[in-house]
Amino acid sequence: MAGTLTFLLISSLLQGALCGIWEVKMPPKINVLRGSCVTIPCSFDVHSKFEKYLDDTCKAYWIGKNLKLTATKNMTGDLTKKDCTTTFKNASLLQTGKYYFRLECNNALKYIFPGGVHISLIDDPPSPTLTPSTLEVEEGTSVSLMCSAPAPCWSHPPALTWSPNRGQSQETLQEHQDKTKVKSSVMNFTASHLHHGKKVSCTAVYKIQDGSPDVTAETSLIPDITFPPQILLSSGCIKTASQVNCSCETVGNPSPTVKWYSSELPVKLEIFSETLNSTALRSFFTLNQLHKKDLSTLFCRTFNSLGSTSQQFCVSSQQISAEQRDAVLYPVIISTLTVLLLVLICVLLFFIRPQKNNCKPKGQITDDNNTVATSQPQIREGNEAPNRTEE
Ligand SMILES: *[C@@H]1O[C@H](CO)[C@@H](O)[C@H](O)[C@H]1NC(C)=O
Ligand SMILES: *[C@@H]1O[C@H](CO)[C@@H](O)[C@H](O)[C@H]1NC(C)=O
Ligand SMILES: *[C@@H]1O[C@H](CO)[C@@H](O)[C@H](O)[C@H]1NC(C)=O
Ligand SMILES: *[C@@H]1O[C@H](CO)[C@@H](O)[C@H](O)[C@H]1NC(C)=O
Ligand SMILES: CC(=O)N[C@H]1CO[C@H](CO)[C@@H](O)[C@@H]1O
Repeated sequence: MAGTLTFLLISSLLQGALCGIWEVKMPPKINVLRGSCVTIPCSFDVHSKFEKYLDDTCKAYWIGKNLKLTATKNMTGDLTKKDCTTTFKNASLLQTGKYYFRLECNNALKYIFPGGVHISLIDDPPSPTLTPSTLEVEEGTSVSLMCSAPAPCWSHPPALTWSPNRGQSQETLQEHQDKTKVKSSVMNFTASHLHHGKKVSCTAVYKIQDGSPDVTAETSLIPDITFPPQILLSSGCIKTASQVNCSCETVGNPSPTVKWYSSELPVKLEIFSETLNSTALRSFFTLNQLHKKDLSTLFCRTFNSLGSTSQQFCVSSQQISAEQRDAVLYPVIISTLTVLLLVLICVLLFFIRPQKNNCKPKGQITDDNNTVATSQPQIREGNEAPNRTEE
């Protein structure tokens, strides 16, 4: 009977031990830069029967293959609080391999915890992580890019730099669930078409405590920013006695489509198109014999899925300048006070002004807010003629 009882007691004790009351928590794997420091996050638990043995005499050891490293008091956390976090100022004392934590007190408590950490000594730091790893957004979107790099040496986390720096960035030292640390930098900016195709990179610089030169690692992405088309200032017409060359240069993403509108162009005009780069396009044509009529209603319209814009080109031999028209228009506004005329002027302003502004000799970008609605009425044939007679 007594024998059976003892057996039961022992087996329950053993079961307790096997059921994980003896427990250690540490990350399964840590990469350490040679010559740098490393902190192994670690916490443990002992069987309740052994709690009383946890005292100031306890020491931490790290057992590797053919290696037993003593972690002195200032290298570890408070062992009496079951904190076995250990810092090796010189990771070169370690060799690549698996390390187990051993707790050794000047009493019955001596234990090697199963479940160690694999430490790899590396010469080159890992590339930082970019989140998101690709960037495809519309112009005007608020972008928040995060760059993260492991910080195995808590006292010397890597320095993170953005190139180019597109706005304020904020750095933090974050902790993973397994208690390993990560240095992070978040950069916020508003996506612009100027960022399209321009590499953004994040560099992590690690200082090596043994005096070796710093080591760096970089990660980058190339933003794909979509934006409505714009007509470039380089657009316009060049005219000689016998020829007119008109060219409409436009940028947009997705790549824009260009259309020419005019009542005076020959139906069978051949229009050429040339890709300048991934976002820029040039559409052009040559008119060999100039018609008797001038090209007074020549428009270039460019559009993609995000919008459109158009511009009027002036090819008339005597250009009616905007100033000349203003000189006629404004005295009328000032001197006439009748409601009827004001209404008429409002109507005139509504129809004439957009065209007047668009019609500048050397080709200017229209400011029609890229809306199809405002540009379409100008395109329709014969719109200009009735307005002129009214004027
Ligand atoms: C960056 O943007 C994130 C998310 O939009 C925001 O939580 C954070 O405060 C911003 N940081 C800065 C420095 O503006
Ligand atoms: C680090 O340890 C290595 C190997 O034991 C040794 O050669 C080196 O001098 C140590 N460096 C420092 C800064 O203590
Ligand atoms: C128009 O373009 C043609 C062919 O591209 C060129 O030969 C000609 O010189 C140009 N004319 C003018 C006035 O620029
Ligand atoms: C494409 O060309 C346009 C006009 O020359 C320029 O503004 C733009 O920056 C270029 N884009 C790229 C991605 O090179
Ligand atoms: C990590 C650390 O600070 N270790 C130091 C602990 O204390 C001993 C002796 O006091 C030093 O030699 C270690 O460098």
